[in-house]
Amino acid sequence: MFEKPAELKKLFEEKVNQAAASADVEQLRIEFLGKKGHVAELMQELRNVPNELKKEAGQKINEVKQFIEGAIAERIEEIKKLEEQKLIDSAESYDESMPINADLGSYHPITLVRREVESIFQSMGFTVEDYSEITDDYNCFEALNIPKHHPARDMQDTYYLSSNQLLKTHTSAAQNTILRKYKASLESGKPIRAIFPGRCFRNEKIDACHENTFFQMEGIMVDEEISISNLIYFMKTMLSEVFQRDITVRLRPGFFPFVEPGFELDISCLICGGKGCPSCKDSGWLELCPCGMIHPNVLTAAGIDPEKYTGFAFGLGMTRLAMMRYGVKDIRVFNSGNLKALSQFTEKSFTRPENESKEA
Ligand code: FA5
Repeated sequence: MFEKPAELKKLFEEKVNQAAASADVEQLRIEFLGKKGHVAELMQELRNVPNELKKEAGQKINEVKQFIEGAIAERIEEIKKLEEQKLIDSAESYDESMPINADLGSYHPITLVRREVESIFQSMGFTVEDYSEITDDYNCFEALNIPKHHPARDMQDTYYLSSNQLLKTHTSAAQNTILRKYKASLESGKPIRAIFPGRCFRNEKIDACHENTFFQMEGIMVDEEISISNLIYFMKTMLSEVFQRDITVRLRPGFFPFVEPGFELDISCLICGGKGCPSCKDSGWLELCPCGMIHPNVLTAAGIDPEKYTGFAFGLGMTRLAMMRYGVKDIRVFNSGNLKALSQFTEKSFTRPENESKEA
């Protein structure tokens, strides 16, 4: 009896090394640890061992049992890794020179609109800047003349992370960084002209025109003698280029602590033709692009002299622009992951009214 556990261990070691697949190991587990397995058989045999030797014999069996359990777990892990490696090795290698199969995917409509707006502004001398989705309280609020406890923060509740970080609620959060980046070239006579698209996050009550995750595109222009006329010119040019036709817009006063004066630029809802529908909250108008003259405190926070320089800023609601551009009635489609809905948009999918042409 005392030799049997050692013999069993030896037998198991021989077999476990030959087990090449998970199924083989499972077979071993049943053979050795199953109800009618070798270990159970040894336990049965304990009955025949004299009482004074039972304890020692039982311990030996238990040691072997634990050894087998551990070795089985180890072998399963090893086989899993080997099987994964086999899969990786057998995968077809990626050939960058292969022609692209256009049927494999499509651009997201927001990407299409973003690229279009970027190229319009690039053609007017704007640079495209990148900015992180995670920012901090200073950049998102304080540098924008929104001190702690300012009521304007209520409209932009967001997801707060540890160490004073948060998910940015608007692309304006990049203003301070971009202004600082180009301050030196501004002072050497080159105006700041930059756009910075990005994803924004807000604790929002979601409906047909509000998402908790949406895209904006910020734009700023700073130089000596920049005025509201410059702002209106750039806004009009952008909208007529994007829609390739005259769009009814309205400019009304709007309050944002980081601009003075501030405006709300709304466009007549293209889904209902201005009659009122869920996409425009039955108002016939869609808030699209608030804007205004950059507040002197914002320029000062970036080290720019507001006595010498002025500028405008706008925050284009890009997801809403995509709704209008492609006639999408509900904003939730964009984050839905519904490929059937999202793959129907192409660079050509915006159809101009028949009686209008781009050249006209
Ligand atoms: C702002 O975010 C300001 N930072 C814009 C700005 C920039 C003003 C520069 C002045 C100067 P507002 O919260 O209104 O403002 O958002 C701007 C645009 O983003 C809205 O007009 C709308 O088109 C879009 N937007 C805002 N919230 C949402 C939302 N929850 N879902 C979809 N689009 C939204």
